[in-house]
Amino acid sequence: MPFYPLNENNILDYLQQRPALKDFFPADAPVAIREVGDGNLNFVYIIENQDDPENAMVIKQALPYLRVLGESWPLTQERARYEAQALQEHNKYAPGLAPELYDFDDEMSTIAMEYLGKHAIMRKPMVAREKFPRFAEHISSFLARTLYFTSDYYLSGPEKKLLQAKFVNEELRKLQEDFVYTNPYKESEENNWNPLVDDEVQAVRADTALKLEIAAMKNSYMNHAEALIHADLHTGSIMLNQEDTRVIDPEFAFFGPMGYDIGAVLQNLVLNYLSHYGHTPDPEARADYQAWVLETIREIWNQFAAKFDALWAENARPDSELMPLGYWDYPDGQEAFAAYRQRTIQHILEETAGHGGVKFLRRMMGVVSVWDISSIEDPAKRAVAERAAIHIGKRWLMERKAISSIDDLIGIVQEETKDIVV
Ligand code: ADP
Ligand code: SR1
Ligand code: MG
Repeated sequence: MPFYPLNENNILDYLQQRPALKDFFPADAPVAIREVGDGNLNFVYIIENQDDPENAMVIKQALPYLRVLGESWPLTQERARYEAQALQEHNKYAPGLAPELYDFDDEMSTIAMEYLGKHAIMRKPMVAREKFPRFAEHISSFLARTLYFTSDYYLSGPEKKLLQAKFVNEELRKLQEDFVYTNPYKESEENNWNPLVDDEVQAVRADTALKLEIAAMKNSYMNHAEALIHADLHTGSIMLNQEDTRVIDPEFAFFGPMGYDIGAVLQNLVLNYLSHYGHTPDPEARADYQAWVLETIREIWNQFAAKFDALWAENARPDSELMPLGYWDYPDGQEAFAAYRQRTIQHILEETAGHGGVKFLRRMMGVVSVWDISSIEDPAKRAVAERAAIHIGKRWLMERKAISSIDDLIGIVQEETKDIVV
């Protein structure tokens, strides 16, 4: 079937063309359709049987341009295939932590998936100060499992390389190479920042030591093909409620550094922490929520590190490429294997700080901010959060090699916010 854009009027006819979807709704069901895409790239339709709220699905379609920048910014539709492939891998290695994939149509660039009608995009309730006691447990499992099982620490060399070959994703990688690691720090037409932090933006662009480290992190992003990463794991790609957490929207997925995903989660939580200087005037309510955010960051990292270490110790195989079990088969081998795991996890923490640090900067001076911050209407209050985000981002990046635990990263957030009065 040749490609055409879906809309509310033609989508039911489209479902009838797809063997996997045509019987999803009873023939006479009163079906409601709404487009809800609020992301930067694609169109998302919810299709619901009004007689049965459990009988619903989501259809996501990639059009040949970038939604947030319009038709003048072309983008190939291959991204739908990468998203479908990544959803398959996530469901395989982290079942219950991603939406179920019902169908993928390459010609139409559409994905049909489970409707998460009882979940919310995480940014929204976090701005309303809702706490999620099970989030750290869930997201640390998602990270540990998807990253470990797609790495050379589990797979054989040929298995990893064959999987990697399915995730070239050259176009969306190029977007992040530009929008995260390059354009925000030089003149580029799409850059956008609050004029009240212009001094900070100009200082970043003229800071040689910082620019050398941003270049180093770009090299890591491009060349450290450690595991299948989600590659856009901000809190707009997480849907959750009090009991359940799902990671959506993995269209940027490719083989990159593990620290990019972990850094994205932690850095987005810190941006939410900072946003409460604008959203929450009551100092007690603000401090209470901010304390929960920092504790969640600590738990995510500590649980990730423990789970990753345990998965590795329990699942390493005779043909795992880094390293085959036989490599550790000598009298001190088990201690050496444990030391290698700890050394690797320490390096992941360093890269978490480095990539997370750059991602603070890109959100403050690049193409798009995050809703937590951009929804602070008063530019002066927004600047308080933005200035702190730039300071924290610089320090996570510049001090990453001296960081020995997650407490050091949290300490930087506390130091950079201790004198804020609003
Ligand atoms: P984009 O690729 O454009 O960033 P997203 O995958 O982030 O698109 O989806 C955009 C929005 O659509 C989300 O913010 C969410 O509100 C909604 N959405 C996406 N997937 C689902 C789903 N499986 N169930 C319910 N809503 C969803
Ligand atoms: C214009 S696309 C901007 C950003 O949206 C996605 O969420 C990626 O992070 C990308 O950089
Ligand atoms: Mg999105």
